[in-house]
Amino acid sequence: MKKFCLVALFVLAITMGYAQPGGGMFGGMPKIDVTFDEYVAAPEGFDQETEGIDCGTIVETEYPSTTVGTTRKLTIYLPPNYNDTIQYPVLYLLHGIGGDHKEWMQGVPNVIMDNLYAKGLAQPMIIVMPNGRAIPNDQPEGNIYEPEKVKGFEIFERDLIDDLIPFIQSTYSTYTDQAHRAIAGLSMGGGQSLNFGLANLDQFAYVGGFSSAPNTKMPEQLIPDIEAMKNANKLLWMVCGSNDMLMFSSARLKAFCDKNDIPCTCIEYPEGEHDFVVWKYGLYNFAQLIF
Ligand code: FER
Repeated sequence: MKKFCLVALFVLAITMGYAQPGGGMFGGMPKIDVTFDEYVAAPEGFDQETEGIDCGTIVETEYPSTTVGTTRKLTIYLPPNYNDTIQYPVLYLLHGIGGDHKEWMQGVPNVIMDNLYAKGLAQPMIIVMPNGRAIPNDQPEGNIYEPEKVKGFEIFERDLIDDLIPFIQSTYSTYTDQAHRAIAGLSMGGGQSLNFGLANLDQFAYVGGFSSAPNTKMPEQLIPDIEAMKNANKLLWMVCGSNDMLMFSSARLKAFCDKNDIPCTCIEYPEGEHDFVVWKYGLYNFAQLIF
C-alpha cells in the first residue's frame, strides 16, 4: 500500500512539473548528471544506547501559534547537563508527511546526540522537533496527501518564524542570531528545510535535507541570488538513498550548486531506501557539521 501510494504520488509529481529534470529510473525521464559526495558509513553503535554516558533530556511541550490559532505540540531534546547560565544554538528538525512532532523519536535523536557528545563530536545544542503541518488538525489522519493538508507544510514557514522560534528563544537559554540556528528535516521536512532555510538566509546559517520530497522548490527558486547564498549560508548538506525515487529533488539542487560554484554536499546513501536508516545517518553527520 505504501509503495503503491508513493508510485501514484510520484506520477502526480511528474505531471505537476516537480520532477523535471530528474529521476532516471522511469523511462523517458532525463537522469540528472551529478557527482555525489563521498559516503562514509557511520560507526557501529552510533544509534545504540551507551552505558555510563551523560544523557540529554526529551521534553514534550506546547507553544501558542498565532499562525494556526491553536496551541501546538512539540518535542525538544536538551543536551546533557543543560544549564540556563549558558546559551545554546538551536537545530529545528522536521518530520515527514506521515509524521508529527513525535516522528523523529523513531530515529533516536537523543541516543545519536548523547553518543556524539560522549565522543566530543558535536557542539551542545537544543533540538526542536515541531509539528510541520501548520493547520488546526495537524495529525497525519485520513488522506495525508490531500492538498489542504499538504498546504499546511507550506504555511509552517510562518508558524516557525513568527511563533515557534520566538517561543523557543523566550523559554530556553539560546542564542538568537542566524549563526546559531540550523534547520534540517526528513522527506517533506527536508523539502521544508531547503525551502525555508534558503528563503530565509538571515535566519538560518545551516540547512540540511534528508531524502527531500517533491515539495522542494526548483533550484532557481531556492537560490535566486547566488552571491547572497554564498555570503550567508554556512552549510547546505543533503543525503538521499540510492533506491529512493525522490532522489531527483536532492540531485537537481546539487547539480545547480555545482554549476554555480555554491558549496553543497549531497551524499547518495548506497542501497538506501526512504527510511530512518538514511535519516539517522543524516542527523549523525549534519549534527557534527553545525555550530
Ligand atoms: C510526493 C511524494 C512524497 C509528495 C510528498 C512526499 C507532496 C512526501 C513523503 C514523505 O514525507 O515521506 O509526491 O508530494
